[in-house]
Amino acid sequence: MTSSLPPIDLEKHERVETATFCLGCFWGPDGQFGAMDGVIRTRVGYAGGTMPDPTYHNIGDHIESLEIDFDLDKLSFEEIVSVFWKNHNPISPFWKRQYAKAIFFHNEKQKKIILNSKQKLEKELKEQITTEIIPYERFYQAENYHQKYHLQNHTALLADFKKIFTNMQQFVDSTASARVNGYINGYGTAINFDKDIERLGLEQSSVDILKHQYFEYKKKAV
Ligand code: MHO
Repeated sequence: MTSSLPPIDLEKHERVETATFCLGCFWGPDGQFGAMDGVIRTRVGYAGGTMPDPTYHNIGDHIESLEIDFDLDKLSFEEIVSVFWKNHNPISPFWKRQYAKAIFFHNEKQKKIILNSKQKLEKELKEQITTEIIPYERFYQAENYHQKYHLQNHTALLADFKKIFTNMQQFVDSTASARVNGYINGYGTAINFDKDIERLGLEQSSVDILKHQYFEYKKKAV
């Protein structure tokens, strides 16, 4: 590491839980959940299949998945699950297993929360939900170029992170990189954006770029 860690990465988290789910192509959800207050880190990968060691070009029976660690003092699994349901169509068929809609449970408590929310939603929709609910077995982290995809494709902002982190896993595990990856695509609330912007370890020119891009997205969304 050549420069100091972003302040947001120095936050301590006492109670951490993991959630794993699939919402189609994993690039988008990586940014969306990465911009949520309480999410500590994100990683994209493959899960839900039986073939060992899947890769993007040889995914076998796995599904593109997002895995997040979150701070239970800021965010609950119920909230994550509710955002999950709101962000896909749980009754439409998917066109390829790679892009199936699924959520994994890591323990009985998660299973109960998922099943209860599914039941509630089915009553509201008056339709049967086809989203898969699967016991968590194993998550294979995807190739580096898929991690924080939007950010990796933003040369100027990525340059700041290259100065901060010397290895890829540090970049993947960073809260700052997760937030920036979401904010550059307009994800996250303006309140959290304002709270975070000076804690992301970015240089002033990058702060300006990010502010500009974030608010451009927000303007379009209105
Ligand atoms: N090939 C699609 C999806 C990529 S995703 C990681 C695209 O280029 O948008 O499956």
